[in-house]
Amino acid sequence: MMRIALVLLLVAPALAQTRPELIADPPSRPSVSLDGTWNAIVDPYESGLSSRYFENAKPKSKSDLIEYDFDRSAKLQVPGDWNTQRNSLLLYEGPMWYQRYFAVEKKPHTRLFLYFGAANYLARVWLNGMKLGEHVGGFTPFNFEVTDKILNGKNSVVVEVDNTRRPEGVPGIHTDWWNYGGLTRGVKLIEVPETFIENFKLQLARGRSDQVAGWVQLRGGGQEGAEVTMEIHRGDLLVTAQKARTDASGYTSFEFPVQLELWSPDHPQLYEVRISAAGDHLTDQIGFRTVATRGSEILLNGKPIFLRGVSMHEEAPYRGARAFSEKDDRTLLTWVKDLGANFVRLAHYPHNEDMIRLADRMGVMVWEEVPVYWELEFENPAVLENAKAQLAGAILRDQNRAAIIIWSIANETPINPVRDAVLKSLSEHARSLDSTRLISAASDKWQRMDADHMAWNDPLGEYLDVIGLNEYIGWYGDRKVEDADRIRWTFAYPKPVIVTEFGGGAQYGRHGDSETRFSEEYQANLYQHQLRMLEHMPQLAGMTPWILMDFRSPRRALAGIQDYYNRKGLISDRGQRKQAFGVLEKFYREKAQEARDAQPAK
Ligand code: GCB
Repeated sequence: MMRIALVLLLVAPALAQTRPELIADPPSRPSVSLDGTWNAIVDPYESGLSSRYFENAKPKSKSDLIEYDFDRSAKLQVPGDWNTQRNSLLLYEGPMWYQRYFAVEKKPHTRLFLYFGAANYLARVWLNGMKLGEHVGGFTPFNFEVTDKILNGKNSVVVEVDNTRRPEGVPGIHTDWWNYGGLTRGVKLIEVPETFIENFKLQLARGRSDQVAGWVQLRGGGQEGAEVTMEIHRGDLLVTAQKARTDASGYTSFEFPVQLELWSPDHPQLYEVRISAAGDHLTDQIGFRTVATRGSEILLNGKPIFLRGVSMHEEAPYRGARAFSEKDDRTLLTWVKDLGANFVRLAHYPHNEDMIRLADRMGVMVWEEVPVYWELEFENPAVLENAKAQLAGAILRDQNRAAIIIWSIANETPINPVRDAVLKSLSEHARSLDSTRLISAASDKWQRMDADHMAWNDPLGEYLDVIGLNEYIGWYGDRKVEDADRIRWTFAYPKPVIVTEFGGGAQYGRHGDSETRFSEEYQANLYQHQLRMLEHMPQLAGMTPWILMDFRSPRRALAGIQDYYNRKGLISDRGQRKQAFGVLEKFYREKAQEARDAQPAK
């Protein structure tokens, strides 16, 4: 084994950091899965709270009046949306009470946390009748400590999940996707030692390919002045080992030199990172790469890269439900790769953690987004707080994934001074949590200057590293598909542009000429003209057309064609490829070849 020098690194500055308390790297923790069958009570009139469902009470005598009974209620599978588990729940929006029992054998000197991958939208959690807490936001994980409340033997957990759309919510009342409710991702009981590594970040330092930087947050009695060891391994080889010491709040930051093979879509190299402190140990598989901009280019590991992407929702192929399994994720990302893409826009909210881990392994770069979507109550301070918390939740969960190169803070929000200030603040928040990735947002706020000149001039551009442009020329509005050939774009900011959306609807198997709406021919022709336009778009650094696969949307009512599906997919919800898939694939294969040809011969 290679000899290594253990260097004592910077002791972190005394600055106390406030970060939401989220356990990092749950796959590497001992845990008990609480997935499976839960009892569930539908509560459309919101009587559960006043009737104290959270107590999971049973009549003590035959005269006792208790008007609910979890044990005899209907069942729901977790993880999973409720909408697709029972016909009567397809459009249900409101509270649902989940309950299940689980057995625990308590171990000394350990702490236990209930960990939820996601619950859409509001979750209130009780253990053995005692309230653990609440969480707002349908797509970010959360955990509650249960060490003092858990019983040796049988326990009962009750979760009220409420997916009511709210004007002050993030997202708000209107979206173009299904409002899947429920415990949509896994639930588990995680065990950690008394003092434990709660979260950490370990990535290349901003702009450096020879320097790793990050931080570790310990929690528990011995958190102050603890020695933290970080090791990076490649197979059996120890690449480096470093030490740092925590401050009074259990926090330490560090930076040290490294020589690593860099992660890229062509070479998705992952290293095993081991972190130890105060008797606790974590391992994670981490890739290292830099991402930056230079003028209107995006640079991966210092070299310009064109992002050949596609947008997608977190919807399961073949069964029109919220995706949650590794199988769902693999099918979707395999289709992304089949398209010749190297990039995916995970719209419009953080997708499940396994999806990002798989993207790391498969070599797909990722745009991750928070659901700051369309009209929100931007003037309500709670909206900003909520959006910030969701952004922090996503970053704390995924900050060690090389695949993620962009945090997106919004999609198609209306321009006004209050919204501008909110998004400025969100961009600053994202940068303060993670300075190593690019910040972007998708915006459709462009103006038609004359017949063929479009100008993107959203003031939001000032706060972004990369501009995201959504445009639907040839689908919405009065422009013809063919007009795209003549249209010229200008951008008010000299930054890289990703066309984050374009597209049109087509029903798989529906044929007509290229002017027939919803035919495959119309969509394929639209793609052809769009690609022609994009070829001469200045500042273009990538694209993620809308969208990989048809997805459910309550706004898409056209009978016989949409049937409550947005049909802009390149692939149908049954996995059938439409003609436009081939058009984009050909374009991407050529782009990839151009990029290979441009590389100096080895
Ligand atoms: C958009 C939205 C996206 C919609 C899409 C559409 O601009 O960002 O969420 O689904 O258009 O199909 O209209």
